[in-house]
Amino acid sequence: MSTTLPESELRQAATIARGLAIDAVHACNSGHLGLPLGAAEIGAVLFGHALQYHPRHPHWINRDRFILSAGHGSMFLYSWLHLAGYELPLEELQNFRQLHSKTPGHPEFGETPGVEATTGPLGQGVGNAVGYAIAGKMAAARFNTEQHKVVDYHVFALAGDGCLQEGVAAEAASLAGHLGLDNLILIYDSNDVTLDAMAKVTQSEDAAQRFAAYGFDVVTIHGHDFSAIFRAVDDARRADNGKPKLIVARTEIGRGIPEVAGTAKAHGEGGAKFAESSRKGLGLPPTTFFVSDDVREYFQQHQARLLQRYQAWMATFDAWRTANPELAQQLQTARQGQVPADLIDTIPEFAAGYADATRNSGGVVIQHVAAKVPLFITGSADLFGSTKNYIQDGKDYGRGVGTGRNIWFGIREHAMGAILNGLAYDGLFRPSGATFAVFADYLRPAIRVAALAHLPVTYIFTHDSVGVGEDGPTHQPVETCSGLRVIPNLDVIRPGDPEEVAGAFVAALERTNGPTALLLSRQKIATQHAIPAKLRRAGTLRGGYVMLHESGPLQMILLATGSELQHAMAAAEKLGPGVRVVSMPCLERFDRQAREYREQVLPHSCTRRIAIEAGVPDLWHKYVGPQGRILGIPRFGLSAPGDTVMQELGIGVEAVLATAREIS
Ligand SMILES: Cc1ncc(C[n+]2csc(CCOP(=O)(O)OP(=O)(O)O)c2C)c(N)n1
Repeated sequence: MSTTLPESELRQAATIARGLAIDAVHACNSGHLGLPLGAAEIGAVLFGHALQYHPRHPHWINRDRFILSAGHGSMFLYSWLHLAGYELPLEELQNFRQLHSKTPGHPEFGETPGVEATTGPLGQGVGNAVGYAIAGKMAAARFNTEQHKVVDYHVFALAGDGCLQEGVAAEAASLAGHLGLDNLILIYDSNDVTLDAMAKVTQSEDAAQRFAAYGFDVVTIHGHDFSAIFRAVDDARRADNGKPKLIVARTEIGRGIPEVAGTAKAHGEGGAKFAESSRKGLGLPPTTFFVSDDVREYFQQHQARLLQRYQAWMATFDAWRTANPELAQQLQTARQGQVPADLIDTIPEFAAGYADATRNSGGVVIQHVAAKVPLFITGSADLFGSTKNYIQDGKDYGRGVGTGRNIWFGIREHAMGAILNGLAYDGLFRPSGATFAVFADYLRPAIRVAALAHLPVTYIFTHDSVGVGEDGPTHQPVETCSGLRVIPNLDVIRPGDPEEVAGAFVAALERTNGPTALLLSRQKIATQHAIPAKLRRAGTLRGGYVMLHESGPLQMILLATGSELQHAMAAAEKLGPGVRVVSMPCLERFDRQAREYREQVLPHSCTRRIAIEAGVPDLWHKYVGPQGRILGIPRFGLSAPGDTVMQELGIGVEAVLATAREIS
């Protein structure tokens, strides 16, 4: 953009944006006014001048990304998206926070054009921005050529004290500094106020110094000064110096409503009761949701300028496409989120006699998946050696190695979750990340958002039960698998043998509308060689299937997942002809099958059922029914060898046989 700043137009736009926020919050008597008012000048500079975007091409791959990490200030984003010309008509602003509007209480990805991330849980957006920035670096490394630069966008995030106080933002920022993400520009709306009180009640650190220590370039500006904001943004954008940027913008929360400005009362909807007087004070006419002709016209002209930039980029892109048909094809496939339709068939079957821990089978499968899905990437929170998901010929992602496919997240699980979300929002890459299952809770808030925002992230959670053994109860997940299962739209797959592992990875990769958690064992388990590999794979894709058919009239069904499948199979052999074994690696996928299929697998006439899973039992009631039995672990584990712990806690063939006798 030109460096001459249209200050008076931006000033008017800021006033209009303040008015829209006041009116929207007043209309529904809820929401947050403080940020939209306090950061109005920042919004004006970004959307009215500095950002590279085009409202008619919200998925333009080289647009600057803007993430409102402080999602409670959603009216900030909605006002600016509206003024900028996105498909967000004024009626949507009038329907702020109402049923089925495009202006939900907090920004939701996929609901509103121009919203790049679902935010509101504070801190997540900072992690998402780091993910987007990594995606930008990775895309640039893969797709830019000497002749043509098609990816050079910047990632902006607006964060408040709340975001910066959250641990996830600290983890993410620390990693961003380490990775030298100079395409990341974090704007800190530093207004000395949080929700309950003045920020000084809970913070006294020097954020500028903290971020400088992370490796950021930091500048502090007066956040209502248009030219200072623009200069800071412009400098940040130009400095390809291997450092992410933090702009500390000193602002007054709720600016425009004198009764509350600068105090915690400005944070929420409190200022709305002064709507009338503040509108007057701002020089707005009595008409609510007012947008002046001048401001409309300014943004129309701005749109025309942005269109020129978009078209110039398109010309470069077309030339790049012609010169690099293979890269262009790869980009196209990736943008559609497709994986090869025959992915499952490209994974070789495991050899006769193969038996290993499912984490190791995963380590084999992931190599084949990576070979077929070039933009599949993975990472681990300092546990590659244990989680086994390292892409062998994928190189490590890092400074100057944008083509690397293995991200070393360090011991930053929460940031890993938020960063994977950022990569998934961006959409080019198929991100996965790993840690021990017991630490899934460290990234749970990010998993929840991934599920809510329909992001196809794959989690590789190994060491999935008390089978972990000697590390003891701190490291033995008993509730984790079920705890994950209760998150809507998250598929949790606990495969019981290597072919089920192959099915599980494919299930995760074929999914485009939500995340998948794979729970893999630390310990070696049996392979069900007697059952055709194809059946085990296809069955896993259906979530549950008959692994072993009864050879006489059906009398009993054994249900199992993961490492307990081997016990169900061994028990069935001893129990005789009337016993069926149902492998249930993924309850969610099974639940999505047609009723007829579910009835075929679990005929309701057969009420003698036993479920076995080395974890808390309660979710299994739904599948075993009132007369069924569940062999689970309703307590924390024990420090001892894994087999001993399993036996001590009643998980094994003997326990299945004993229970079967009881209900026969
Ligand atoms: C993880 C999380 N915890 C708590 C909240 C509730 N909450 C919303 S805004 C806010 C205060 C945020 O303060 P700040 O970032 O300074 O925002 P400002 O007051 O400047 O609008 C809190 C605690 C939340 N949205 N997310």
